[in-house]
Amino acid sequence: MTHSIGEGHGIKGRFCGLPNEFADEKAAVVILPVPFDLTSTYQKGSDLGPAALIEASRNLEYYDIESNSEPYRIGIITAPPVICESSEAMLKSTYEKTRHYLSQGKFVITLGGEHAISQAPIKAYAEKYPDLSVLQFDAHADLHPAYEGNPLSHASVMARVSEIESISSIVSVGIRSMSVQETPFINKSHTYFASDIHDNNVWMDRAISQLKEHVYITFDLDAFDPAIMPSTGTPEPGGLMWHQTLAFIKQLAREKHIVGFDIVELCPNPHNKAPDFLAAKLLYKMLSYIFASERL
Ligand SMILES: [Mn+2]
Repeated sequence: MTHSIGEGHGIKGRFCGLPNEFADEKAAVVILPVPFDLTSTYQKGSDLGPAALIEASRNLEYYDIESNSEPYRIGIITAPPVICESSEAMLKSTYEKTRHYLSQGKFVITLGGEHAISQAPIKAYAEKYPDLSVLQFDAHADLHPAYEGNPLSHASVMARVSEIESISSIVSVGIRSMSVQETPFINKSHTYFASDIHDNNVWMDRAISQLKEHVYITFDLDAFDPAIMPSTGTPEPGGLMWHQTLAFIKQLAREKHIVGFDIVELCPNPHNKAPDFLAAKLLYKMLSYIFASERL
């Protein structure tokens, strides 16, 4: 595919810039951008995250060394973004669109936007998979019953997800910030605090064993260390690093069935494109593990 200086390859506004033959109705994957940022309390701008991730993806190498494959060949549609003014309207529209694509047999990847968006695709996935487990990557517990009076806040998203009765298990990885009000709600045996896991991989088998067969991943980018991912609304020191995170997702993809995921809270900085590219590459690596897992 052609490549001009200063611009990524292919068609602007599409993940990897893919041409129609890899972005038509035969595609296995739908990327659903939800550029929504209403409740952020520190650094605003995650509404610009989906466009920045998609733009950065046009600079990805299509070939994946580890899997010896070109993951884009499964076909990836970049859907029109969900544009809404209120949390209620955004959640309704995102839920309905996810349900629609799931009914077509697509693998749906939702891009935030603030973390509050994630409860919508998770609700749709929980209806499709009665044993659904949720794996949360995050610096924050996000277990506030309500935050600043708002139960639909980004800081309450896992409280809302835990209220979905059919969800069989929630496992949280990378947590290193929470408030005393959240302590009654945290499930410590299913929480892998950054301070306990940063220098070892012994926790991975146990974390994976706590998830059932069908796993949905909600990936708040602030789970990563701000050294490699400074572009988030609420950065926290002492986070996850690249290779360790990918090793865990790779093992999970081998042992369970990852059925969908979201990547949220990219808050792009126009002077540093590296975090946007990291987010795009994370998405592409996750696809390589999920769709090429039998080869790894
Ligand atoms: Mn979060």
